[in-house]
Amino acid sequence: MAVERTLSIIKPGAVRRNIIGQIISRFESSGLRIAAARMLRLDEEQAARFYEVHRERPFYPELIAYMTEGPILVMVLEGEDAIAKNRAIMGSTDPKKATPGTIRFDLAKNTTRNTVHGSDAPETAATEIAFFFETSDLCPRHG
Ligand code: IDP
Ligand code: MG
Repeated sequence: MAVERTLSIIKPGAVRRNIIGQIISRFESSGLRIAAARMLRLDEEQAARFYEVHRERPFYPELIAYMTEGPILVMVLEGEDAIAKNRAIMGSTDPKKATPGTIRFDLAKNTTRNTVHGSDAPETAATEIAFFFETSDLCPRHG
């Protein structure tokens, strides 16, 4: 299995609820490491660009409203099979369908306010990391 990097976002609701630490603990205990991290607040234009692929979906306006309502933590997570591993730790999009013990089952409010984002494939991971980080922001590979 290859060492990969993936983009993780702790969404505004979770930042507001002050549960960043609990979420990061779950990544750490699964062997993922942080290669870059930054707090920021998305404006409408940035959120629209990031979620462009969902523009025609019925939930899109609610998604953009949620993602712009407060600060987020964007992180690059690194580790063996990091993209799939992060998705497994997150759980299904709808917290009611997520497996117990996943972040979304344990901590998410509903399908929109679902606590975390994670890239879903190598191509999207590369694009999403570049959306938030310069190459010089990424720490050298963890040894
Ligand atoms: P993912 O975050 O699990 O990859 P996506 O299908 O990529 O899920 O959707 C992006 C985000 O849009 C979700 O995390 C969630 O916040 C929101 N979303 C997706 N599907 C729905 C839905 O059916 N109702 C409400 N919000 C949704
Ligand atoms: Mg997605």
